[in-house]
Amino acid sequence: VESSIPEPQREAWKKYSATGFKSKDDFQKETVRHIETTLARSLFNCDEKAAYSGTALAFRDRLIIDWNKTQQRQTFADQKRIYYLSLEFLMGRALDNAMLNVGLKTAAKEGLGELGFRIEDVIQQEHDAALGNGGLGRLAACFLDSLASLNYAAWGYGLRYRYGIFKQEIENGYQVEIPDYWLDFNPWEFPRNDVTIDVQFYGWVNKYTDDEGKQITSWQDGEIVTAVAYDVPIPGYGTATVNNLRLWSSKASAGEFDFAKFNSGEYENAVADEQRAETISAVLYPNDNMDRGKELRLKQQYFWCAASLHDIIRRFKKSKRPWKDFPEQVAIQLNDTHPTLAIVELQRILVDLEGIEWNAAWEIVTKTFGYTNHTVLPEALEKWSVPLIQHLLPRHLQIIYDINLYFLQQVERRFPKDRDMLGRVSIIEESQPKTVRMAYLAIIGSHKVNGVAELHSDLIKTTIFKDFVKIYGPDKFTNVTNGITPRRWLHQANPRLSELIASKLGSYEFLKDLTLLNKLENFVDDKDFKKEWAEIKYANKVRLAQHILSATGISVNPKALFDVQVKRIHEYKRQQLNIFGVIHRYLAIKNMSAEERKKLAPRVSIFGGKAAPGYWMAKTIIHLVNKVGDVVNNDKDVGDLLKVVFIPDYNVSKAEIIIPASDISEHISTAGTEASGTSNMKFVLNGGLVIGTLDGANIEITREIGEQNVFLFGNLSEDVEDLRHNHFYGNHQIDPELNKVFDEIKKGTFGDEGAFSSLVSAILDHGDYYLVSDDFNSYCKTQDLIDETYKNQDEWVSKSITSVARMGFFTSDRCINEYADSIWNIEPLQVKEEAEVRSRT
Ligand code: 7GP
Repeated sequence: VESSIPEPQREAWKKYSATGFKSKDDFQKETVRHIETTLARSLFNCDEKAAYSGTALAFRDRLIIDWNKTQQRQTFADQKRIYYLSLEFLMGRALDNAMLNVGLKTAAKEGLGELGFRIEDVIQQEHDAALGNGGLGRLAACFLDSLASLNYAAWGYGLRYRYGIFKQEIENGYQVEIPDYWLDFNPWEFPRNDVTIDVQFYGWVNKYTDDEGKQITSWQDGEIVTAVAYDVPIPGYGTATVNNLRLWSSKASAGEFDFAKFNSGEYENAVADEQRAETISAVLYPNDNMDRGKELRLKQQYFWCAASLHDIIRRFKKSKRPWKDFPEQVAIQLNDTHPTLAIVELQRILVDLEGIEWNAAWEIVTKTFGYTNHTVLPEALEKWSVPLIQHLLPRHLQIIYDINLYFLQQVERRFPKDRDMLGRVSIIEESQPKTVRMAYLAIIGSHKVNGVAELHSDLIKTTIFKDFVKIYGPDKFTNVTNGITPRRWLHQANPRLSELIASKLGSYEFLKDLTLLNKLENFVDDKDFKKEWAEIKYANKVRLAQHILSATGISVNPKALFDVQVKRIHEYKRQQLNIFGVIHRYLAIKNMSAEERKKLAPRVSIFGGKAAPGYWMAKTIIHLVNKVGDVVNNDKDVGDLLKVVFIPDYNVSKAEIIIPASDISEHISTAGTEASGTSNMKFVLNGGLVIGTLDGANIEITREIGEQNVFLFGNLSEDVEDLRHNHFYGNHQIDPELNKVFDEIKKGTFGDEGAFSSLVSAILDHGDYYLVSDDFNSYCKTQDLIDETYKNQDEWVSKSITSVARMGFFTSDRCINEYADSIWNIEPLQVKEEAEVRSRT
């Protein structure tokens, strides 16, 4: 690797190389310098926001120094890199994470204290980076943390949306969406105005024979939009590795921007072109587990795939290796089907631009890609209309047809008697209009396909991708059960618990090897330990109660049992089952004698989550939760026995307050619908117990922590099909207790019954697709069991400790190592600086 500075001058350079602060004093010096110079503020006008900005800039300097070294080290090592392509990275806040990962939070805390600020208040000034919807986006963020912490040479590639997921407000019980403009001050990104890539759209395909008799295929004309790189440093925990997340922003290309128009008085048109280009990266689509097929979304996908691939190829070409080595240098993981066009784009580059023969090119492509599926819900499987692709990406459509042709020929040879097979597995669905099935294209173009929990990986093999298992054999399909980073979800969110654990285990090493938690089982009978464990939970509940009061005006008793369901609102996740259960409980309390009431554990039912703006049923669920809260919370007769809270604007930083404060969390999807779930892991890791169905990762959590520590209920995945069938063709019996709940809604107890009729009739009249009635009785009985169990606090705390002790498997470090082993075939890089041990607080 060449250096731009000649040898004799390098000494002078090195003498002044930035080192970043390592002590409290240096931290203060750097922070004050940034506040006074970078921000042009002074002692007299430094508010908490400015203190945050100065602190963030000081830490950013630290990260960027290690970032530079990491990039250099990885270039020298010249090993295989992993590229994680995801349309969503739900990062949350960066400052606290940066302080903990470089091991300088204590220095910052003391330093800020001496400067007149409380670190907690400073941290809270940061705007969440909310470039994601839910599980899929947050998983990508946990993966980046693990990749860096484990010293893998890894890059994330995504879009730099100007607007992240909308902010949610609640007005009269209804969700209202507010745009999330988050870039006014973002110290965590570096614009790379010199790293740009021109991306083409529309146009036409020209096939001709050149002067030497060669067949040329050229995609011509159309419109060019420029991708500009913005780099976000990703620090690993307790290591010098700082990886890169590269986000693309769209702007009008310099060549494209029509200066003639501009000068000839058509100023407005010229500006309109510019704005159209910028629209591509303007907004994150707010749908979770739902495909909408909008043209702008397809443009986003291609824009991001094309820019990322060209960037990756540019880096590969620097090594001057032959193309056949590409898969030994590059592994690309597709986070669901959103980046599937990268498969087509790589084949196009190899065949049309690099002149490689089709089959040789296709071998390179399939060795490079891996595809992760995150859902079996039919409404979430991407299908793009053929005419739309034809219009936007004419050459890509031809290539898709060719890929399909060769694939179907192969299938026909293997299964000559199965005529229906060809129609079933074709990438093209013969609908009106025809559509491209992106998941099929992703399977055909990848060497491995994985689901995200055992049940889910089995389901994709036996249902939606069954034919492909026949075609390719079972080895192409694998499972990698999801995981979460214990750095953010234990150490950062629950510092007192992390500290208590460290005091028992002797160090914070468990944050790097989570299986070490199993040593906690030695302390399940330690009285003092248990007392402290319970006190920490209580303190976390007090903190959440304060948040609830300030966000909603509702005052809740931290001594009550906190029952939490926070996640995107979706019928399959069954928040409706939860709120119907709450109404059932309310009616039961109203009928209780004073004696019975005394025996009941007071409960706070806490909900949070966003509904996609166009998802009416989800919005109705939010409305019902709020209306039930209005009635229950103001019923003097009920008092503290039951409170119902909807926390507005659930996001990553709220999750960090909510999750450590739960006694019970709800993971109650219809069996077979939740691919994995990851918040279930976060709740258990923070000492909460769960009520759940045998779905997604709940199954593996149960296996690890023991059935006696989980409150399971409901029908099994294998029974769902028959039950649905019976709803339509048998006689559909509604659970009598659920009927009473519906009667209460119909009476108008919670306001205008018409507002909730769609929710009720989905169950009564439209086949109860999500089996709410089938599972209602079992759900309510299990809730009663929870009441009983909670009365014995000593036993409860034992369950809590035992569960945490057995959660080692669910770290995203284990998960990333599995990907590296079984899909990417890549090893971590050795990092010497790791020897430089840091005080990790
Ligand atoms: C989610 C799944 O619903 C969730 O169960 C899983 O834990 C998570 O991915 C991470 O694997 N899926 C999505 O968020 C999603 O939108 C459709 O999937 C593409």
